[in-house]
Amino acid sequence: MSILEQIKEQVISGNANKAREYTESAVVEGLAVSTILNDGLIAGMNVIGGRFKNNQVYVPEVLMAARAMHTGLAVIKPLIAGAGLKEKGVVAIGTVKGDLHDIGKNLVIMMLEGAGYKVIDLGVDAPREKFLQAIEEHHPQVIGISALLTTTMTQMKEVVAAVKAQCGEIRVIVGGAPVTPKFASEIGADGYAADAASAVDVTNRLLEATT
Ligand code: B12
Repeated sequence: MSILEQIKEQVISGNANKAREYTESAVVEGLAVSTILNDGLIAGMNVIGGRFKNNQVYVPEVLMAARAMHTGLAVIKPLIAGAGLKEKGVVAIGTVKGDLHDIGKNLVIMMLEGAGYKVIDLGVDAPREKFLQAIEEHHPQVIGISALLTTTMTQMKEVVAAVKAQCGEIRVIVGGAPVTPKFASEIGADGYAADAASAVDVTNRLLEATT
């Protein structure tokens, strides 16, 4: 089994120690960080996602897989973020109120940091007020909003409206599995991305357009 398949398997089986070990080995072997991320860690999480959907595994297995994935992410995070890139801008990002999913948001954070942005993590279950407070404190150019539940994606509209009312110049990007480009434009967001790498592209584009 290749090292990427090993990483994937360890995430699927929720073995955090092994996921870390194999991720470390992959780094030592010189595999690209994006390959380790996409073909190892995320690939494993996608398998668990499918099984969860089909009721083949339940919440405890998913939590264990998420923990194993985070352990692997911790290994590669300094490689993505530690390239000493000049700060491009400030992005504040959180998962909306009522929603505890943060794996995708954390990936977006890692990729943005890797691309040279300072990122303020507003965590999960973040009410509208938390986004507004972050604007006061950190003066971000971009606000990112994540939602993974169809029941919580409606919160995004409220956050977008509140952010725009507080500061019309701030660009808002949204994402999460149930979010679509159509929904994003309907709620007045400036950008949408289907994955973490595209989130960086969209952020770059929005900031280029304002400068
Ligand atoms: C892991 C997981 C959990 C974990 C979360 C652990 C954690 N720390 O995040 C736990 C077990 C806690 C959980 C709980 C629940 N979950 Co859940 N969960 C998942 C699962 C399997 C994977 C999600 C994930 O991490 N995907 C991997 C990441 C990398 O992908 P992603 O989140 O989509 O993020 C990418 C993009 O969307 C984008 N992106 C994400 N955010 C943002 C933000 C911005 C600004 C941008 C630009 C881009 C962007 O970039 C990311 C990176 O590429 C999904 C199934 C699935 N396949 O999506 C269900 C799923 C999301 N969960 C679901 C449900 C129903 C629940 C529960 C209600 C279950 C229950 N009955 O208790 C609870 C709700 C808890 C709550 N209040 O939030 C449903 C949602 C259905 C729906 N349409 O609403 C799903 C789809 C499963 C299913 N098919 O039934 N869950």
